[in-house]
Amino acid sequence: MKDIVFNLIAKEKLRQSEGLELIPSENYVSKDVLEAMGSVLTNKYSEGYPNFKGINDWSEDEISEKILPNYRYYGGQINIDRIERLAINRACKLFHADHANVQPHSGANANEAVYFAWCKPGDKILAMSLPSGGHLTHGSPVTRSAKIYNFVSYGVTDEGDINYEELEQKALSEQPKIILVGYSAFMKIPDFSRIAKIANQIPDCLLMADMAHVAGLIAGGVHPNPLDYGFHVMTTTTHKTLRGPRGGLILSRGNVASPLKRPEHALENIPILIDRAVFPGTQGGPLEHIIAAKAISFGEALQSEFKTYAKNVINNAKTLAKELIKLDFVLQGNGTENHLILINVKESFGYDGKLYEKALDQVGLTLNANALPDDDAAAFRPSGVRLGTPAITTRGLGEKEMKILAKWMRKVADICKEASSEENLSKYSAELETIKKEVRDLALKFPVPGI
Ligand code: DSN
Repeated sequence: MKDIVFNLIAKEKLRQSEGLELIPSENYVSKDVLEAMGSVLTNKYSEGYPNFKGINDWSEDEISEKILPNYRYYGGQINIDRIERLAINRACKLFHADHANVQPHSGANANEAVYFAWCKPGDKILAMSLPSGGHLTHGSPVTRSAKIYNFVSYGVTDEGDINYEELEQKALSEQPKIILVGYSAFMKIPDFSRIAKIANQIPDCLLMADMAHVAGLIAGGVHPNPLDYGFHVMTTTTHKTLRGPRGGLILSRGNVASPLKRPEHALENIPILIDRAVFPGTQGGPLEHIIAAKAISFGEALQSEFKTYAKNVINNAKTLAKELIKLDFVLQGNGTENHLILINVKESFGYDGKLYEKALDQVGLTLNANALPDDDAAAFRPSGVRLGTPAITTRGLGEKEMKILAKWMRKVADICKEASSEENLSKYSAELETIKKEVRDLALKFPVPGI
């Protein structure tokens, strides 16, 4: 008899099919990506790396046929080396990098490895604070990194843009070892060139971009690539707009040489320093089934269809933002330049983001309650919600559907206003059920890939 876990997987497939995923950091992978993740590669230990010196120019056919030199601690790596090498080459091509480390298990691991590669305990790192839209791993006091390194933060302006003056003033006065750009709740395009100019005034300052949210937009050519503006390192997850398996990735510019050689602490050696920081510095055996799935998703992102996808993600987000504003939603930054929208629920309707999240969940629209810059509400009951278009765009929804979506969101907002608490939502179950049926009917017209 099949394990009961499979019943739950089947139910989750149904939930994903019948609802619409609006969490901006989620997406749907292809059947090929799913297949690689469920493959026998999970059986293999492969600590170390495939050798990369001089192999960047080999064609994919050459890589998949040759016996690659490697630095591994276990035998039996002939296929693993080729797969990991394909992933590295494709990632470098996609993001104009000299080097890619495809082994981080997550975005958090990727960030931690970069800090470990470049900083000593107590060194300063300048990053956007979590309440302003930064990420937990960018110095939130509850994280391990914040106990090791000395994080200094910058914030956003009232218009929702980076506070560049504050960033510059803190960079010059604090002389950080890393300036970090990259956000989880931010709707503008960062001015990478302006930030690079600031960092260039500081000796030995590593310019790092955590592009987890927008990596797919960069790959699709609709968002600037920080590596093209003098940034040394870019980290990302692989499962958000990039539409790969759940995991992390580090891209860098600089010397690519043997990971066995202890490199000098210099910015041009950052690729080698990063390899050593990932393994053996912060991780053990890489997840080669996930690395194979990363390789496949990078291959997909190199296709021209992915450019169209990335363009549509932004078009859908802009249309949805416009429609929401027409329906009296107050949006942070008054709209969006990327895939992400932050609604100020408190200012729009007078209640918090958690109530709205819970009510939308009941109709099959999934998003997350999110703090707004300088939100003084409790972390579990923040004043806003965050949503985005990467997943629904993968399913093929377009501008027409964005208008329908905005209307459902307004109807649910009105129900919340009348209910005024989660407990009271049950009094409106008939109204919520009607919207849920409409959501399901539309969702089923746009099948989830891979299911
Ligand atoms: N949890 C991710 C997000 O939703 O933005 C960031 O890691």
